[in-house]
Amino acid sequence: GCSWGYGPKNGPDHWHEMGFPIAKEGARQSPIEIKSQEAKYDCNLKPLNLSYDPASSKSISNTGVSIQVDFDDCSDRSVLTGGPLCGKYRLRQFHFHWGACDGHGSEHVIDGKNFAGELHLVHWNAEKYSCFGDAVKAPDGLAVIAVFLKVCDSNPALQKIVCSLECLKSKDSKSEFKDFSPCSLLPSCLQYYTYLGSLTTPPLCESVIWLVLKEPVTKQPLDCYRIPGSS
Ligand code: BO1
Ligand code: ZN
Repeated sequence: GCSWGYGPKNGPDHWHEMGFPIAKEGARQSPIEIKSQEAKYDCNLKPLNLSYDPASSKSISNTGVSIQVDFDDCSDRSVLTGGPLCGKYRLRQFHFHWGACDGHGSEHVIDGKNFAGELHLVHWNAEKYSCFGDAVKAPDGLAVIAVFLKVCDSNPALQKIVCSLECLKSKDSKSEFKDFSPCSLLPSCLQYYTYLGSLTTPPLCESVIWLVLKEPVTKQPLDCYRIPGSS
């Protein structure tokens, strides 16, 4: 059958008529454009505190719309606290969004600027809810860190993911992905914008506390390689 996607007939403008009316009727739908001038400094917001155990990464898969790395979230092995959050949020997965060319691909936009891609680190409130499925239905269930990706220098951490893409060419393919530290994908500065929003893809649940990092990280263009020794 015809399911949601990013094409002209099943893309975001059609999701509301494909079983997800919240796309149009929702009160806190994501993504959004962040207008930096309208954001207000809030002295109640704490720094983000990430405590990630690299040994909790499990696998990498092609979901059909993204490349995703899943983590063991049966206990508090990799957790996010701080920012606007109450309690601990457990890391469940991270995945990427990108476009067909470098000029677009990010979901969030800052002051009219679109980036080449966006990394999402998805966490759920394990102090209040007993599983991801319960958390995704709650207004304070999820916390997602968004990191903008821009094309320029090399990025060794991303390279490890790029190398595994070779085995992930078809939807639902999956391979082992152990001992990966998601911290290696983050910028040095963790300043962020925060707002209450939703999943950016169906089911579009309005359960996400968004933490959009101001500083982007870099990704290598896929079509530029230098032969070693050729200078
Ligand atoms: S996002 O971070 O807002 N782009 C986003 C969008 C959709 C999901 C997660 C994050 N979907 C959910 C699925 C669940 C699945 C879960 C964790 O991701 O609805 O079925 O268990 O992978
Ligand atoms: Zn996402």
